[in-house]
Amino acid sequence: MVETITIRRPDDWHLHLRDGAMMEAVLPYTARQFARAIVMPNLSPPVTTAKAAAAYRDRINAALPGGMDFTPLMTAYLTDDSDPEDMAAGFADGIWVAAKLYPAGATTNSASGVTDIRKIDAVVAKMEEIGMPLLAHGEVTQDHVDIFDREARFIDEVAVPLLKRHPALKFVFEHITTRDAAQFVADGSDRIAATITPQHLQINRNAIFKGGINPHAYCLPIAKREEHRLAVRAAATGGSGKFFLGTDSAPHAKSAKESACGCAGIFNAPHAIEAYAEVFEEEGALGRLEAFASLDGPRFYGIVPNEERVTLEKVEVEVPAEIDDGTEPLVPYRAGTMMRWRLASA
Ligand code: OTD
Ligand code: ZN
Ligand code: ZN
Repeated sequence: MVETITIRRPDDWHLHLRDGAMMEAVLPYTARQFARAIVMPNLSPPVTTAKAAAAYRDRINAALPGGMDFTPLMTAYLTDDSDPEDMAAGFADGIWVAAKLYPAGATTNSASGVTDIRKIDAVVAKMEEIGMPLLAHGEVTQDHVDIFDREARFIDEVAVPLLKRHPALKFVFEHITTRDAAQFVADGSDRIAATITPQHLQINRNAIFKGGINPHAYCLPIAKREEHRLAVRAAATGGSGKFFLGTDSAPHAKSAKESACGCAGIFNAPHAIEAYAEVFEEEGALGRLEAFASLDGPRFYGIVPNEERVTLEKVEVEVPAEIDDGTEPLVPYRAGTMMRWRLASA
């Protein structure tokens, strides 16, 4: 008998879908697994207006293959010039469900991001008032701060003062990678939560350098030391309810990754739920996978969980070395390796 686990259909609370041909190529991988996803707004140009977000949502829906059931949840890209009333209007109209803080220069297409958190204080105050979550790329960006310390420094320098000024703000510390961030979120109020990616549960920083430079293990925030990976795993699988699934799947063409200046981002959408299942199994916590993947995110966002169920089977599947769906080739996370779980009928 094949071992199986059946859970409510999961959602992805942090996703980069891109646009145009790339979006068409990657969208089915997410929709195969996830009923809904928080779609990040770091397009070029970024999605800063409700009009742009609605148009992007419509392009996503139009690109969805027939028969697939998937709902994009849109977000606003915060800049120094974001306007509190525009932010609130897009939220009230149901166009976006949250706003994303990219510290300027922190990651891909973040150049128009926020240069100083104080500059958006009026926007954050409005979001606090209306219950609109702030999703943070939690890293400081100064050149003199070591890349491995940028997340921990964000806590003291940005998150703590921000949440002191706005104690009722709903705040998601996105893609946490450190013991420090896991602790900060665990110690915070229940308005503070975090997403966790598959790669930050499965790789430490050695993966980037093993046997040579491995561009497909490079993402931001960068993978950290083993002790941090273990702390993040404990947070994800510990059943606290504050840590939930967000893949941060971030496809870049193979040629853009395997380059003298390789782009940051790991394309993990093809086998994301399977990767999380491996982690929960290894931690003896398969019984908590459903909460992490399908219940805790909806509860935080105040959205009902999905009714539909999906089944994972303990059957090995090989991740392709490369995916070529008519765009430039993409190299998926765990390319060429075996996954120990398989999403049934998918
Ligand atoms: N890549 N990290 C992030 C975004 C991208 O390519 C991207 O859009 C992020 O932190 O959101 C990353 O490595
Ligand atoms: Zn980010
Ligand atoms: Zn991201």
